Amino acid sequence: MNTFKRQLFFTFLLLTTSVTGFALEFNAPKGPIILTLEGNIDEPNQGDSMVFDRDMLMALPSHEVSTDNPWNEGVQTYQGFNPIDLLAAVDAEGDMLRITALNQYITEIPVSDFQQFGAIIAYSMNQEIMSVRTKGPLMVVYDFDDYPELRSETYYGRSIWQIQSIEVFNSKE
Ligand SMILES: Nc1nc2c(c(=O)[nH]1)N[C@H]1C(S)=C(S)[C@@H](COP(=O)(O)O)O[C@H]1N2
Ligand SMILES: [Mo]
Repeated sequence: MNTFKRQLFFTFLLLTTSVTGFALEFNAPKGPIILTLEGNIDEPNQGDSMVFDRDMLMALPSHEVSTDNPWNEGVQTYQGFNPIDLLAAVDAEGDMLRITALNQYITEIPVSDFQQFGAIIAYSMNQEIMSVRTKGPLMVVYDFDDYPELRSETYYGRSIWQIQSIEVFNSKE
């Protein structure tokens, strides 16, 4: 298999194993809704979508990324979740995320970025909840220090902050 095929295969493997191996029961949101997930979702909790408050997202396995980036001076430590876990938890399928911000900025990110580069969707920086004022409530954070080759327009453009919604879809459909 060439690298690309192998990557696809492992993405597939990861998605399928996590769907069966990781079952997280989500309750209805109790706090303010900070994220709407749209797309091919098995058990939506609001119309065709799945809505989340912060506690629901913080219940997912949490990951840390410590890096310098163009938005905050010096190395900061971000805490957040891996959207692959989120998709698995709600049985959502797809290899692409179309993410929309509060200012209606939109970017599309291959799901594979979140396993290849250890990227996360952060809700905290240095253990403090990110407010809208500090680019929260959610922001895509790449590990630019561990993967300096990501320091390009492509990945800066994917570093979307003030995330409001995510649509999961299949690029091959
Ligand atoms: N919410 C939001 N995130 C965003 C953007 C935006 O307009 N809104 N622009 C993107 C693009 S195209 C790039 S290159 C970088 C730019 O960051 P800067 O405006 O701090 O230079 O942020 C990305 N994330
Ligand atoms: Mo950009």
